[in-house]
Parts: sequence; C-alpha cells; structure tokens
Amino acid sequence: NGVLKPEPRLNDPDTLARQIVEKLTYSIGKNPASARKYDWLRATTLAVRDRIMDHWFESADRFAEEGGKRVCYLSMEFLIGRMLRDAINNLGLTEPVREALSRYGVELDMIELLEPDAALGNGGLGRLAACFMESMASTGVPGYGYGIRYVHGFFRQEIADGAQVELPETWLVHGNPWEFERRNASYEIGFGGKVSTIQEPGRPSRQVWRPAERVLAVAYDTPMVGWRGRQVNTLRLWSAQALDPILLDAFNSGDHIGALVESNKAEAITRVLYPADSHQAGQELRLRQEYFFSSASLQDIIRRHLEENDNLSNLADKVAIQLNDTHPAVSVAELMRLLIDVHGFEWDEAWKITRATFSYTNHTLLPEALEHWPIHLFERLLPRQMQIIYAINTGIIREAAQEHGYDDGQVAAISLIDEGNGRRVRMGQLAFVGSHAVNGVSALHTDLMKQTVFRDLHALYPDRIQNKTNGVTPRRWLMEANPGLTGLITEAIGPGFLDDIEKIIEIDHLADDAGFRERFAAVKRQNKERLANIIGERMATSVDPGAIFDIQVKRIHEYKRQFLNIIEAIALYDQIRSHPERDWTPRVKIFAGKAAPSYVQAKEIIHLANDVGRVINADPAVRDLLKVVFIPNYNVSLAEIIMPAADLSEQISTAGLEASGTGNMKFALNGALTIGTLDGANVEMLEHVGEDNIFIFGLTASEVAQRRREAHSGRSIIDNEPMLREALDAISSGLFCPDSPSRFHSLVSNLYNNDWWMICADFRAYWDTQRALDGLYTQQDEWQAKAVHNTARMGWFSSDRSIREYARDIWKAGPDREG
Ligand code: DL6
Repeated sequence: NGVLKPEPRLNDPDTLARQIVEKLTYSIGKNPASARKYDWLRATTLAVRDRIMDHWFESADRFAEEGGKRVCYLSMEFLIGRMLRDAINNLGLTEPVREALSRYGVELDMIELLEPDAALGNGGLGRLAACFMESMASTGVPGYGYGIRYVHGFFRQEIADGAQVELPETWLVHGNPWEFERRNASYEIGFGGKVSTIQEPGRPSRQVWRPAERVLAVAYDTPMVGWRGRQVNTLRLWSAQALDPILLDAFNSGDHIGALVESNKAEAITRVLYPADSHQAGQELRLRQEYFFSSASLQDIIRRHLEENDNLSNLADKVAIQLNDTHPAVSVAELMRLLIDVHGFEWDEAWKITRATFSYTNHTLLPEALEHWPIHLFERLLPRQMQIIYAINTGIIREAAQEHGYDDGQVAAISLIDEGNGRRVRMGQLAFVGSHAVNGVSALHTDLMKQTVFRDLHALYPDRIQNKTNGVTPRRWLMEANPGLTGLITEAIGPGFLDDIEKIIEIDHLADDAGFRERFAAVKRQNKERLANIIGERMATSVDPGAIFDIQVKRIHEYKRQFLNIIEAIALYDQIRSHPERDWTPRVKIFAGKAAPSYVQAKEIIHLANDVGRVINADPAVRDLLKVVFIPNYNVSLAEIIMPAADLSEQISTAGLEASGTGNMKFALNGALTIGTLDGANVEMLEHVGEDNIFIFGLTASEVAQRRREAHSGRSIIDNEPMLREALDAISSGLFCPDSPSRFHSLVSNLYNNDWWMICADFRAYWDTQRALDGLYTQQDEWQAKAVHNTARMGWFSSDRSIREYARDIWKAGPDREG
C-alpha cells in the first residue's frame, strides 16, 4: 500500500554504536574524534528516537484500526524531567546503549546529565500528569496529553546570601530533539471582539462571535514511551504564533518595533510558565493561556473525530477528556460553543455530549488556589463563552431550585458566578457541572471535597464525586532512580515485579532475612554516599552518610510546614549543645524546594533554612551530630538522586491541606520511613504499610478544623513548651541572621498570634516522634526491616493502578474497558 515498513532494528550494541556514529556524522556533522559530550548526547538521542518512531507509528495504526475510545488529558503542566533515560529504560536499551557508547570512551551516565529537564510544571500536579502519561502508555490506554509548550519552564533557583533568587530557565536553547513540529495541526484562537445575533428567515436565531484578535496555535508532538516499548502515546503541546509574523506596512513606514508588536503579543501566551502552584495567578495572560490551549486541544480533538466519524453526536463514545484541575475548565464553555455555533447542535444535545465527554480532577482545597475570574475580564476576553456560562448557570440553578428545592443560600453556593466577591466566574463549579465524573486524589481529600468546596453541588449530584488516589510510575521512580535496589529485588524475587509492580510484595518476608536486610542497607548507603558527594561538591558542606538522612523536598509552602521542621532542628541544636554528654543519633536535615516568587513567607522560610544551616554547620559544639542543608534548584533530576538516599521522609503538612502528595510515595517505595500527619495519601500509606512501619503524629483534619473554629493561637502553647519557646527566641534574637536580626520577626509573630498552620499545636508530638526515630535508627535491624516493608508494600501506589481505575470507572477506555 505504499507505506514504508520500517526495517526491524537490532538492539545489539554493535548496531547501536554504528547508528549513533551515523547520527553524529550525518545529522550533527562531527566525527567521533572531535565530538564533544553534548554531540554524543544528541546523536544517542536521535538514534534512540528512530526506534521510538517505529513503535509510535505502530501504536497510531493500532488505535485507528481498533477504533476504541481515546483519552485526552488536558493539563496546563507536564513536569517531565529528562527523557533519554526514561526512553531507553522502557525500550530495554539502557545496557546496550551504555555498551555502545563505551566503545568510544563515552559514559552514558555523563552525557545524560547534559539533557535539560523538561520542567513544564510547578510541582505535584504537573509531575502527576507526567507519571500518568507514562502509565497510560504502559497500561495500553490510548492517551493523548495536551498542554502548553512554554519556552521558559519552571524558573531556576539560586541561593544568594541565603535567599532565593529566580533565574529564567532555557530548556529549548539548544533545540529539542524529542519534539516534532506539526504545522498541519494548527488552529486559530480568537480573543475579544463582539457577539452578534443573526436572525435568518425561517431559522432559529444564532450567535456569531467575531473575535477582535486571532493567534495561531501550532502543535509540537513528543512521543511518550510505555514500558517495554509496547505502546507509544503522544504529548501534544501548543505554541502560540502570530498569524502575520511581521506587519509589513508598519515596517516599511519605519516603525520597526511596531511591526513586531502582534507577534510579540501572540508569542507571549506560551512564553513562560506561571510559577505559582497554590495561588491563583489571576492575570489576563493566564486566562489567555488557559483558553488558548483548551480551544486548540478541542479543535484538534474534533478534527480528528470528524476524520473517522460522520458527526459529533457520538463524541463521548470515542473520546474522554480529563480536565487536570480547573486550568482547562473553560473547555466546558468552549466545547459548547464549538458544538452549537460551529457544528449546529441544539443546546440540550450539546450539553449532553459535553457532560458525557468531560471529567474533572480537583487537586487542592486551599481557597487561595481556587480559580475564579472577574466577570468583566472574562467577558472582554471571551464574550461568547461568558454568554454560554450564564446559560449553563441558569439551567443548573433552575434545576436546583425547582426540582430540589434549593434555597437562596444553597443556590449562591452552587452558582457558577460568585456574587459576593466583585462578581467572578468560579472555575471549579464550571468544571464540576460540565463533567460526568469529578474526582479527588486521595480518600481523605475526596471526603473533604464533599464536605467543603463542593458540599452543595455534591448534594445536588451525589453520584458525581469519586476518589482516585494518586500514584507514581515505578519505572522512573524505582528502576531508573534506584538501579541498585531494582537489581537487589530482581535477584531476590526475579523480574516479574517490573511488569507488575504489585508483585514487589514478594520481598516482604525478606524483612526477616538478615542477609537481605544487609544488602538492602548497603544499597541505601551507596545512594546516600552519592547524595553526600553532591552536597559536598555543590555546597561545600560535608555530611556523614552514616547519619540519618532526614529529607523534606517539595514546594515551599506554609501548609507543608518546612518551618516546623526547621524549628525542630533549632530545638535539637539547642539540646545537643546543652547536653553534649547524651547519646545523640547523628542527623542530616536536608531541604530543597522552590517558593513562588511573590510568596513572601515561603521565601522567608527558605532564607531561615539557609541561615540556620550556616550557623549549625559551622558550630564545632554539635560536631557531626546535626547538619542542616538546603540544596538549591530542586527539580525532577535532583529528586531522582534524593529519593533513593533518604532514610526518613518528611510528610508533615497541616492535616486536611495536602490533597495527596506523591513525594511521600516515591520515598517509601525507595525504602524511606515516613514521619507524617494523617493527611492526603499518608492515610492510605498507613493502611498499606501498617502502623508499625510509618510514624504518624499530630492533629487530625477534623481537630485542625475545630481549632481553627475556636480561633486557636500559639501563645499559650509556646508559654508552656520551653523547647519551642527557646527555639523561637533564638530565631527572634537574630542568632541566625546577625546582619539583619529582625529578618524573621513576622514568621515568629504569626505563630504567637494565630498559629494558623498548627505548628505550635503539633510541635511536641513531632519532637517526640523524632526522638523515637532517633532511638529506632540505633537498632539498625529493626529500622531496615521497616524499610523493607515500606518498599514491599508500596506497589498499590503505582500510577498504573491509578490509571487503570480512571480507565475503568471514569473514561471507560483502554484494554480493560467494560462493554
Ligand atoms: O494531585 C497531585 C498533587 C497532590 O499530590 C498535592 O497534594 C497537591 O498539592 C497538588 N496540587 C497542586 C495544586 N495546584 N493547583 N491548582 O499542585 O496536586
């Protein structure tokens, strides 16, 4: 049929070596003698990419042949990290590529480090999207990721005199060999303008939107390789371009800057990732980004559907669209617009299709993170979509009032328009009513959704909310990040767990085997030595790999309570100095994470961690008993080194505020014990690993809520807790910041005044649990047995399990679909 059938590609090192050198010569223009490390990286990537193409085409052909349902995952963020290691691991090429390169004296481990992280996300939500893409490809779900091709991803963090400094990230500067520009998949996206009613004789009136401004969305595709290369899915990212790259009239009349205004304005849409994950950005450019990628994705989904189907009435049978948080929620109004205005559907039919097609995941209950847009802004930018939102709202309110007897208060709570707050469009409500399924990301979070933000909508649609606990991909977070542990487990139980991670439970009984525990501990020790070397090199601080590596890495936020951890470090420092004769267990407290640039308190917490570290690490009185280290520029690649090196994982958020957490899962899978609150997925981790193997402390979510209702303040706790008081006094005295003694006054006074995050309330329980862990660490047999149980019992927290649940319960798609 004229289709080029690819030659079967051999995966032996000889063939690979030859192909890598071919790429080096003919695509890069270098010979092996003159090639630099970066050239080798590129040549290797291109050779691997060729193999991926074969699998990619096969997958696309198979989806088309089978005609099954496709899953489109709309996400503003995909925090992928490096791609080469992931691709070669999943294709089974890691060792052959290593061997091939070694023939030219090139080390795979060295060149891999030159690949920039694809950091198109802020934290948990974006990393989850990346795990889900990999798991969809690995579990056979025909998944399409849709997002934004930011030119500058998540900012680079440097620490200068203890404070965070943000620098632009430039991952595309050397080009991106993983992506393919698809100019044939480009769509016009409108903004602004007017809506007019057209009345033609004998026909119902219709609305026509004439946008004042149009930009082009151009697709860039990246292959997402599943385990064993059996399936390759597509991540399609949109880049914004002006329709006219240059205004020639303006240019010719000498206005050289004005000639580029349009193209600058268009390109601004996809230039930078907004660096806040727990605050709504609230700026026009953000709403433009959200609409831009939503509309482009929907137009693409519709075009593809119409290539294979006569019309759109069966859209929901063929496509499931998952809204990853509310960032793409405007899609609900946009799909209605496309169905009604462009494809001629009646309202009721369009609404049925829309609801059946969409589902929505909520990732946070923090009020400051819930998106709501001022109506005047929405109306100016998206006038037709605003009309549609009003019409949806009218229908929902009528249903609630007439069929369910909702009173004014309940109607106000479910309304898509917040009337009390300067009139705003509530994106959570829009996503909820426009979806047939709404999910939270851990059992506790889902329950709290039902009781809080969506209480009244839940009462109206009691079957809509369900839980889908998050997971992480074991390929990246165990196999690639921790080859030592993967090798040890394979030796012990064979390779079956690589295909089905739940089989990892087979090592559980080996917790009683002294020889296995020793080998398990030896792997951990090696991983700790690697991290210790990095800390030594990057920060000129020496840390003892024999100490407890006590690690808290994640976005910096008050609710995540890095501050509690630092206060505990200060109290410990004080105790070690006061009681040098006691038998202290050596500890290295390691922090990493970025603060949103405008989040003042979070930046102060970073500053405090660095200031405290500087003083403690230089104090001969604590010798090697305590070190505090803040590693700059936390990202996926650094996480891959940190997770396997932890003894203790800090998951200490104020209960009720961490939707799930996924770092908690990565740490435990790699054999760290968790110290944590009953929050997010910690609750389910407790059920799986057992209460003897996890260290839970502190107030529960309902106790936190109760204290907040009582307007709890920290003062009386501080007055009765000398260790806490002394630690806070030390901070206030300027001990850690003699250059600016009042630097942390506001952080401390917040604790006295209202202790909103329950730091004082939880301090004692946290301290006691930490000391119990000190004792346990000296009983290495016991500690290591618990560590083995953690690894063994984490199989359920694989994103493969999460994806299978989404596919079965929400999308009705993929290999196990019903019916
Ligand atoms: O669901 C992924 C991840 C959870 O594990 C975290 O607990 C949660 O904080 C995070 N949420 C966000 C919020 N962003 N917004 N909107 O990143 O989601």
